[in-house]
Amino acid sequence: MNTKQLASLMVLTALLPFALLTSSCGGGNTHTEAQNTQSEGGKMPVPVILDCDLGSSTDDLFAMMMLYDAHKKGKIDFKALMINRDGLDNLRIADIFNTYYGFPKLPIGKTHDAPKNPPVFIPYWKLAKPEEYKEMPTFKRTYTDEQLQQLPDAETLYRQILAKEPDTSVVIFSIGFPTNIAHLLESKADKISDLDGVALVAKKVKAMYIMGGDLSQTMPEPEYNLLQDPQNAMTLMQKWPSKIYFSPGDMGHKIDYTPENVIADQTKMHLEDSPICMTYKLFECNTGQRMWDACAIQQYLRPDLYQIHGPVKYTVDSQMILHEQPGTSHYMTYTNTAEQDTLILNHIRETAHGGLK
Ligand SMILES: [Ca+2]
Repeated sequence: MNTKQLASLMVLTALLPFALLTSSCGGGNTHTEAQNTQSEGGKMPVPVILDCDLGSSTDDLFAMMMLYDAHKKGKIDFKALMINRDGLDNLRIADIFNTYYGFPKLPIGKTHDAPKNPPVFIPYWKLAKPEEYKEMPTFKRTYTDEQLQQLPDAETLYRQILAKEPDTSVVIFSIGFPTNIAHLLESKADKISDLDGVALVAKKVKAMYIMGGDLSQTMPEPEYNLLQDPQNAMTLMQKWPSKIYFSPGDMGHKIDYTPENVIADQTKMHLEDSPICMTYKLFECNTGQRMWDACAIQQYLRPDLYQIHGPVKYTVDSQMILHEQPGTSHYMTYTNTAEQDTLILNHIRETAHGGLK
């Protein structure tokens, strides 16, 4: 099955009844959760790093909820949160979420030379401004603004973590702009490691799971994450030396966690005052928001919910459409039944407490 057939299949999923599609895609395969959440040959949880563009779309938040929950259940070792959207406001949000969900000291890496003034869809970075909303609680923070401004650059923090972890052990999730990842790949040998960025990734990283690119040309807009920083997207695609699992825009676009359901779920879990629930109460979230980013995390934690196509190699064009070539390092995850999409949404809803339940 090629890229066009995969794209057609994902569009069809939303249109055809479950029974028509359940056995239509023999080219895919699934594997079990246990294969993913244990390190090589041992029971240590896999070290993971999340690279996201907090401060605009809320799917990043549900991706974080899934990782917080997985860490508390001993499935992963959440090592660091890298922010690839520039600005102090977005670092404050990272601090608020980490503190609220029990990770006050989770290392945070900040970006530089990131996309200038990227579109903001849902301005939940304002959660750090309680003076503007009298119905909003003042969320506790761990760091002062001065301390946040002194956080390490993401590529430095990446290098420090990768240098310490076992070979071929680290899993990286990229659910925002590719800026920090490109900076890591272009980093030089230094006192942290005598390996340059590409060699360090090749030695230490098991795989990257990325929300990026589209399979079809029928999406309402070109895929956002890569389009905001096309030059660094090309660097990532050309230089990344280990496996990449793509979660394309077409995939997450099918998973619609409506604002009404978010508020209902948070209320049912007695999390009415959580930063997520406040986001949905204070800001207009009916923006076409879908669970793109959460799928990129979930395909790692719950591979049983997905099919996998590959290994192949993908290139990306100027409109961020992924094109399949012969290769051995890239994979595409997808679903081929409406029932799978329902199970995916249900799992996102079940982990939306971030491990507080
Ligand atoms: Ca994102």
